[in-house]
Amino acid sequence: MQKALILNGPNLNLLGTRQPEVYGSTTLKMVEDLCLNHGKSIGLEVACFQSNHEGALIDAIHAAKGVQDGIVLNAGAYTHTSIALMDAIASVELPVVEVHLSNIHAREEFRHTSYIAHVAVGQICGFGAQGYVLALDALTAHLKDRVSE
Ligand code: CA2
Repeated sequence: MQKALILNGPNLNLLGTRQPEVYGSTTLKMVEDLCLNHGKSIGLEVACFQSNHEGALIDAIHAAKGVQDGIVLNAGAYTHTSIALMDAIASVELPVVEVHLSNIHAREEFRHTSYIAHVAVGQICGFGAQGYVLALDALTAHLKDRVSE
């Protein structure tokens, strides 16, 4: 069975508790359960991790090499700042699908830049919690395409 890591960055532990008009009312636990259940339905083993610390996210990316087949990453605000996260993704050579709850391109200009996008297979944004399900499907399709190439 193929495996995917759902990796969430800073402040996403607060999901569903504040700013529901921007990020929805779904909690992180609900997002993770959604991913675990969707994984089961498509034959993908899903693991989840969240951290508010850049180094811990980098460690999780490094640890995924040889264990996971791909990563669904919402790097939160580190998306717009972290060359270190971008380098970590490039170093492990695992497919990463970037996900955001909000449409970062329709928000403040500083959110339009994503360092993650440089090294991701693709980006899904603006679909709220459902974006994680779409990202798992996209990752699965990408992994299948790679096998048959
Ligand atoms: O839309 C997304 O998923 C973001 O990655 C969320 C980040 C933001 O900095 C990115 O530009 C876009 C912020 C996550 C903060 O999440 C909170 C959730 C509830 C209450 C407060 C913050």
